[in-house]
Amino acid sequence: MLDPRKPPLAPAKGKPSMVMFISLQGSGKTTTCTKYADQHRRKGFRPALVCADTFRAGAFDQLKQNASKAKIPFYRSYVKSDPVKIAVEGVDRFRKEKCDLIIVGTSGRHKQEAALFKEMRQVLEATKPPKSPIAPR
Ligand SMILES: Nc1nc2c(ncn2[C@@H]2O[C@H](COP(=O)(O)OP(=O)(O)O)[C@@H](O)[C@H]2O)c(=O)[nH]1
Ligand SMILES: [Mg+2]
Repeated sequence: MLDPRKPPLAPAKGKPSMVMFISLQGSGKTTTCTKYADQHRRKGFRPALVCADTFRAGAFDQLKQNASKAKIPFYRSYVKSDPVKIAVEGVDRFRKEKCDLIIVGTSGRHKQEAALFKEMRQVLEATKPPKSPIAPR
């Protein structure tokens, strides 16, 4: 998405797309998720945010505040603590609501821990993103 050497990736309006944000803690995932969603909302997309960060206390409150301000629907289970289950529930809900850009924010860590990558893979596999959701422009 940000690599200038590659053709820019763009979701298509009305077609289901899913974007998962992955990075180390404090690198700007939650902030960028909302900016990305807001940018697309202004272009006429129906974006939605799923908070699959169960690691950092306050992660959901932060997302909730940003998303509410930007008027973007968001999801996070208050009862579940498994990020994979939360991601699946959120993605399912927004698919049913015909959102065309579902953005999943994941947990960051302080360094590249193997557990983080395992969790990312599990979230990705469990949410079954569409095969070619986002095509080069
Ligand atoms: N100056 C600046 N600060 C940012 C930017 N994106 C995020 N931040 C700040 O960096 C900190 C961490 O961002 P956050 O989105 O919570 O990162 P996350 O831990 O990866 O979700 C917060 O204090 C943000 O306000 C940016 O583009 N510019
Ligand atoms: Mg975050």
